[in-house]
Amino acid sequence: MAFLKKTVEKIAAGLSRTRKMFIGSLKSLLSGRKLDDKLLDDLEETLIQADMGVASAMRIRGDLQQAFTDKRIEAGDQAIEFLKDEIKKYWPESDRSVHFAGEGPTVILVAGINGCGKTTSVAKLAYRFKSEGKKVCLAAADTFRAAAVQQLTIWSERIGTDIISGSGSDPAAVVFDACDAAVARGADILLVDTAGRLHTQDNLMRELTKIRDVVARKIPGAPHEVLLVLDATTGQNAINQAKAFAEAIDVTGIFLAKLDGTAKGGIVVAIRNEVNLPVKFIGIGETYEDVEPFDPEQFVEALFT
Ligand SMILES: Nc1nc2c(ncn2[C@@H]2O[C@H](COP(=O)(O)OP(=O)(O)OP(=O)(O)O)[C@@H](O)[C@H]2O)c(=O)[nH]1
Ligand SMILES: [Mg+2]
Repeated sequence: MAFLKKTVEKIAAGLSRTRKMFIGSLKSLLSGRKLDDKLLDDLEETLIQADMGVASAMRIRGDLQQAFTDKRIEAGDQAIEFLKDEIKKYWPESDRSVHFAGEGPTVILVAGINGCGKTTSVAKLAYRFKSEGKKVCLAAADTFRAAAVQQLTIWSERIGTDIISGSGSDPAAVVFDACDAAVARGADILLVDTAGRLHTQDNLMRELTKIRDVVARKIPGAPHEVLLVLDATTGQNAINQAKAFAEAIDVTGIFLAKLDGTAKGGIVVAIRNEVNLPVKFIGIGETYEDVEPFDPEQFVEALFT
């Protein structure tokens, strides 16, 4: 329980911007007011501003209106508790756990647009898995910039993991070697960092498909996870990115980075309602410790704390 409380506090700190903007305006909006159409309009607007998306905002508005009609709630002040319960219900028992290989290394491919937080997120996952006693290998498959390999190398040194990087410019070749190395060294986890690419750049998206195929040929059942990193500060565009990446590489889950950097944490709700992919991890800071598995209960508690 103490652990849970600490986690909520940590997430709450990461969500402080969202909370200030979202809960702050909700409270001033709702307190002392009658739940009428005007208030519901204002509420819907606030939810949209927090990046929950139009569809989610309308759904919540409808649910609130129904609760009011049914006399389950009467005044604005009761709406926050209602919202909390309602939003928690958005994530039933969907699968948010990491799929590990039965035998041999678990390969986790990490992709996303430029600067979304991929390399930092790879470091965070590496640290997390290492803390669980797993042997972790990193593959520096961002061959686009020399600095990218250097950046990942620095993380590997800080965390204390192996890293495989190539000399050429072909990311598929690096991944090919990294798979061999991971098997030879008896690694439990191989985390593949890739170059940033726009979801609209067809040739680069095909390159990603190729990387995925190389992994699949080298290690049966791999990649076990394909994580798309989304930058929480990019707002609704994240939804378009998720759709395009999902099509190219069968994304299995989302790593939502930079939740601490946005006042619009409602994007988590928009992703839930508009993209059929589980958010598996959230990034809430720039160090390798600033990562948590996404837990809706904790998330909503932290949002409304
Ligand atoms: N506040 C905050 N910053 C983050 C988080 N994750 C990453 N960043 C920052 O975002 C910036 C970009 O992070 P990178 O990990 O280099 O992003 P990338 O996707 O690998 O970038 P490219 O390889 O250039 O496409 C860095 O300044 C990171 O410190 C996060 O969860 N919170
Ligand atoms: Mg990078």
